[in-house]
Amino acid sequence: MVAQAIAAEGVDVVFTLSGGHVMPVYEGCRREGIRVVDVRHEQSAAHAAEAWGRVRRACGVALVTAGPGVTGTVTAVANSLSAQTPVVVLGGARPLGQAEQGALQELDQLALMKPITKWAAVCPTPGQIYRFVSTAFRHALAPPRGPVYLELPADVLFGKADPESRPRPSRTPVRTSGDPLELEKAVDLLNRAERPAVVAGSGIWWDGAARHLAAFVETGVLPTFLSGSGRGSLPPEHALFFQHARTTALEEADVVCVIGTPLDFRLRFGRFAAPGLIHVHGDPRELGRNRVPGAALAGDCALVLEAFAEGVEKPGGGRAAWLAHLREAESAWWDEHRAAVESDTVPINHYRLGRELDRVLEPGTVVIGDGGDVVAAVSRVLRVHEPGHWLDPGPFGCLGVGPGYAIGVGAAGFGSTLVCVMGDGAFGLNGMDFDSLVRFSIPAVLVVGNDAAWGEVRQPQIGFYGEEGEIATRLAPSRYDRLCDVFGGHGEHVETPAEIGPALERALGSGEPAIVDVALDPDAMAGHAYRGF
Ligand SMILES: Cc1ncc(C[n+]2csc(CCOP(=O)(O)OP(=O)(O)O)c2C)c(N)n1
Ligand SMILES: [Mg+2]
Repeated sequence: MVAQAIAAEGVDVVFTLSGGHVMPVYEGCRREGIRVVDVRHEQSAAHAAEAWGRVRRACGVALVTAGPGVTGTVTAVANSLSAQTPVVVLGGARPLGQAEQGALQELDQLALMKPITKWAAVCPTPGQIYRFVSTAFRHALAPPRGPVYLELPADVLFGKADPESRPRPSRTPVRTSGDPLELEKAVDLLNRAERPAVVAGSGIWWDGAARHLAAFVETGVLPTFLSGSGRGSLPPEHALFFQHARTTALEEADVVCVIGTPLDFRLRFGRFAAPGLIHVHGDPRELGRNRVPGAALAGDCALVLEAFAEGVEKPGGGRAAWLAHLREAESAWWDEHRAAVESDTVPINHYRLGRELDRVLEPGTVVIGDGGDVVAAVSRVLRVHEPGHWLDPGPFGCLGVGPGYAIGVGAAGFGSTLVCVMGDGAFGLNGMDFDSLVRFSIPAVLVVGNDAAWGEVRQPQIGFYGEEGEIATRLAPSRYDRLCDVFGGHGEHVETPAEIGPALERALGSGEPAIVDVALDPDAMAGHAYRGF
């Protein structure tokens, strides 16, 4: 019945690590034709379900067993809550009939999951399975999206019920377009702006609003910055797309329009100098957090942007100077970083790795970022060509998402090729799930930027406390590519910049999961300020 209910929601795969408590669900999946992808840690199962949902714009399912199975998902579930991405975690549990008797793997799982989910419940009888599963999906996908937890005790799963009819999804699409008065205010602010800027995030992807965004910014001639899954919503060569001048824009603009992303630490909690602020977000609770906007719209990004495009006027003269000013700020960034981007040093500079990835990867590639400095550097240089093709953990900053995300994206069959840019530290958290990529023939290429350190912490640590203060941030210069000797797949080890391109091409051409271990200069990113808070 669980498998039937999942299938009715349009889900054709579940991510899991086995356990006796949830055994009947596997049998149900076999009968319903639902693919079962089993991983090596429950964290990866929940990350995979999250990523599957992100690229399908749907809600994925992680199925885990009682006790340590459920606790293993906690970090990934918290990551989804923070990123407002939907996921259904189905947790096994000791039979209800054994409650408080000291049963195997017993824990108050509901209390553990409640604070990190939007909704959490125990399905009390077999006869209510359909209703509880569809309720779980309804909560996960209702804006603001987020993770939910449904507990299925063993005696409920092994029990019997007579379903009257096959389950049906119980959701209605709900697209709202925000308060009309706020829309008027927003359009007025935009039409009076002399130096406007747009910052658009993951909401653009979730609401399928890339073309609406393009129409809006082209009509209003609005310079645009993209983040999260919103990256790629404008093609990199678009005249209004900017990647490196965001600080200049936020400080010098007169009106900033933030769409589909919260005013959190990534936007300096809204504490930028631009006096005018328009904020569009699917979650009304985000509007006014940290800063009260001049106009605020809680709604679907596509609908709101459609309305914006209708109301916004082509500016008169004067915008050219503002655009040129921002282009100059972009050029200044390149001038400052050109030496690093083009660096031929050995060990390799992080930015040079970014340049090589940008040169080799085809536009349809999905890129997952999982690491510290290496991801920060690569993401500045790498161009994203299509929306939804960049995945990072989001505001939870969770290292270790990479292998799970790769499994989820691979199982969804999304993108032409799949590359995961990882730190060596990040790789250690869930690197064992390279085995799952091999077992399920998902040809993801894991590019491990190997500085033998937790670099993003080590560098500011040295800055604060000097060389002797470097504590707990060194790693061994391990050869991660050699894991292919154990698990299979295609391994490459790279020590010079000239080797990066050919190694990437061989890895991508192998058609197998691959690990490209790239020895990076541990001191290339020296001197950066701590980015955490
Ligand atoms: C699960 C988790 N643990 C710890 C941190 C804190 N943290 C942020 S960046 C970082 C270092 C990352 O090292 P690595 O993945 O090797 O990337 P590098 O900075 O060296 O390029 C750490 C430990 C975190 N964000 N997530
Ligand atoms: Mg590192």
